[in-house]
Amino acid sequence: MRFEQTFMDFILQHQEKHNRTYHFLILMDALISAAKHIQHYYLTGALRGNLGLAGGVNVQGEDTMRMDQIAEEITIHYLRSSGRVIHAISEESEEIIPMNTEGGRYLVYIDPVDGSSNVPHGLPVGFLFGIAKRNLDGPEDGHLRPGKDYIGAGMFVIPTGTFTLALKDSGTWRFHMDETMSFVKPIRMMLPEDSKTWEFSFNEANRCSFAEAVQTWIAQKERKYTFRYLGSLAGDFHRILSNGGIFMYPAIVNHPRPEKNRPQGKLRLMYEAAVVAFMCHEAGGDAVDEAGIPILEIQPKEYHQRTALYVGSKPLVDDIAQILRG
Ligand code: AFP
Repeated sequence: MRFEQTFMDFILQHQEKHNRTYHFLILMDALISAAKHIQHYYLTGALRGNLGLAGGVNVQGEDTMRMDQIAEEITIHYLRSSGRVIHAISEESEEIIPMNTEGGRYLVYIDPVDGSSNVPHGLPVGFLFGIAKRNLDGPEDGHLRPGKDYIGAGMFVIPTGTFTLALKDSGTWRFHMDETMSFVKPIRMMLPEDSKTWEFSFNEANRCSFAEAVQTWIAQKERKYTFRYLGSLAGDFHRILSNGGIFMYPAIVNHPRPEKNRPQGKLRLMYEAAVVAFMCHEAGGDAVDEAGIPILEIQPKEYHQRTALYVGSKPLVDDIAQILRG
């Protein structure tokens, strides 16, 4: 028989090697329990009627889905009972969610079901998370941390049983769920340098609404690459991490109905863009916004701040960044 290294064994070795505490393990255990629990509801969702609308509107002004509510409740439960989290910021809650405000150690930024257009079909969605650490040297300073200050970030692609985690200065690792529902077999992810497998990923329906310079750049490059788009950041980014290329959600600035423009971008900085940017950076890639500024450098001003996103293989991101910087 063949037994693979488990995630818990991997992370324990990592903590010991770097002389770190066990607190992070407890936090990771909470996140993994939440992801497994969400996956269970997702897999049985069509039969139980959990893949539809919940009848409300979330902080982003979007229709809330039943799965959003279930996943939020599950995640908050596990994070709170870990005792390790000071506050969480979640896509589903307008306000910061206080947890163990005195004794907690981590700030956690989450989107428990990202890619909701896939939910009615039971197709892949992401559970995205970023983790920052409490300011141990003085008073806590507001919880709005730029991605470069995250200590880890990751995503579960639900219900595929894949989990990717990046640890600060220690790489990006992918795990797969085994028959006991444990995540096992750490595989170090590095974006392939050979452009043969690179992909382009963006919502083609928006193309004419991008800035002219972005449209021109796409037109010059696209023939060289395969085009793939699922509409769920975790799923699309999962492919980019394996195959290389670029995922883009540019600013919408030329929409025929100007009220539909999104000059600030669509994706949320703290629990979408910075999470994939962090994973990409640890895998040798890069990520920038519409001004060509590295996503990891952006200091958020509010919890649900949006941004444009260009993330993937360094040569492509560098190239578009130069154009965006003008
Ligand atoms: P939803 O959760 O509202 O579907 O948003 C998902 C998402 O933030 C991200 O996961 C996708 O990459 C992107 O939006 C898809 O957006 P479009 O449907 O506009 O292509």
